[in-house]
Amino acid sequence: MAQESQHMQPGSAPAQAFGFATRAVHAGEEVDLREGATGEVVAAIHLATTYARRKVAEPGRYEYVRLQNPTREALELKLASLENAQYGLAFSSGLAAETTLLLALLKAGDHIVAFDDLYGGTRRLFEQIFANFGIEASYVDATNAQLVENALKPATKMVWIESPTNPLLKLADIRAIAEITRRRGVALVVDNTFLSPCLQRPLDLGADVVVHSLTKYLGGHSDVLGGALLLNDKQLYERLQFNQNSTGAVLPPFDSYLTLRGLKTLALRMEQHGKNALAVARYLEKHPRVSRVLYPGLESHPQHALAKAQASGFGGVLSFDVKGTVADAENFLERLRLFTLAESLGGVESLIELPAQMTHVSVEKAEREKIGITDTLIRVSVGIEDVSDLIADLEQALG
Ligand code: P1T
Repeated sequence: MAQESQHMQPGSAPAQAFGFATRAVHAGEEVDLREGATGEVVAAIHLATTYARRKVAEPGRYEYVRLQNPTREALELKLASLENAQYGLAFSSGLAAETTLLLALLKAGDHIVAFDDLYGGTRRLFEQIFANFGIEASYVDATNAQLVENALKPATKMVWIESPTNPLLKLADIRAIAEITRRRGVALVVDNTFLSPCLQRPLDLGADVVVHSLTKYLGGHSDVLGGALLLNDKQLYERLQFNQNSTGAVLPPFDSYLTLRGLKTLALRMEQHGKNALAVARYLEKHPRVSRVLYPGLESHPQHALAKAQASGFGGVLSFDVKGTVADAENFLERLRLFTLAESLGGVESLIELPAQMTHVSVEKAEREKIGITDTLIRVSVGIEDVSDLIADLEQALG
């Protein structure tokens, strides 16, 4: 492991030598059997907000919870290990992580090139918050790396992509874009929320910073709001740490614990999400009421080969269009019994939503139409239930 762990057992093998599922269970929580240590097998929840010092000029290892917290540190070590990163920071939400990163890397006059399909809240952050501070974003179809390069301006400091994107499941060739950004001296940020480090590790493909909404697969149980940044650049890490402490968006200890707990089953969950999503996608593709299905695991997905080349699985999210009107789509959603009509994704339970009226309502209609988010597009986060039950529910609601 790159960072020294508080919980590292003396003489134990470096955690990075272990496989992904092993690190998901143990990294950041190695049992400490040293004299005086408890030997506990699970990271403790440390709730103290402040720490005593013996002398004014001699703070201890911990000072104040916004700056350091042992439970959050255990999570940051686990996350860094899973993304093959040197450094990790955990935030109070995905958007808090994004905000802290943008504030650290950009100033007035700077420019961002972003994928035209992104989580609606990320676009809103660029358009309705950072635009007010003189930071401009332009949007390109990053399925074509050349379009990303063409959009770079002298003021461009950052390229921001999701792959697969939310909600259209488009892919960016991360290696190809990283080659461009490295050559042009621009930071490449990859939001890896949809696949999680279990299936895709953007830093290994050349990205500079990975962003996560921990609220999704990493927490995994729809009971934690959190975010993370993972990276290898020490200077940037120190700046982010300073900015996080100065602006305050840290992940609380209890939420850090819940995320640590969720992460232990990440490999198992992603396997089941992927199997179920592929079966649901194949079912929908054959249904006469469905006009298109977007899922990178389908042979019909235009970037299926890229999906196989840069990730080890396709994830649990898919989107599809039902034939007919918006009212038909709404009726279908409201007839479902097992799928829950709700925003968010990545939890063990199946969720379903209408992006145009829910997660992407903040993206203007003209822009939604331009990129392909139709009013009848339905996004599904396929859970880990019995897939026969999921398909039966879709069947009865499609009618
Ligand atoms: O909700 P929060 O933890 O702040 O994360 C924001 C975020 C960032 N990146 C991606 C790819 C996301 O999907 C999200 C949040 N998305 C939803 C709530 C949603 O239903 O799509």
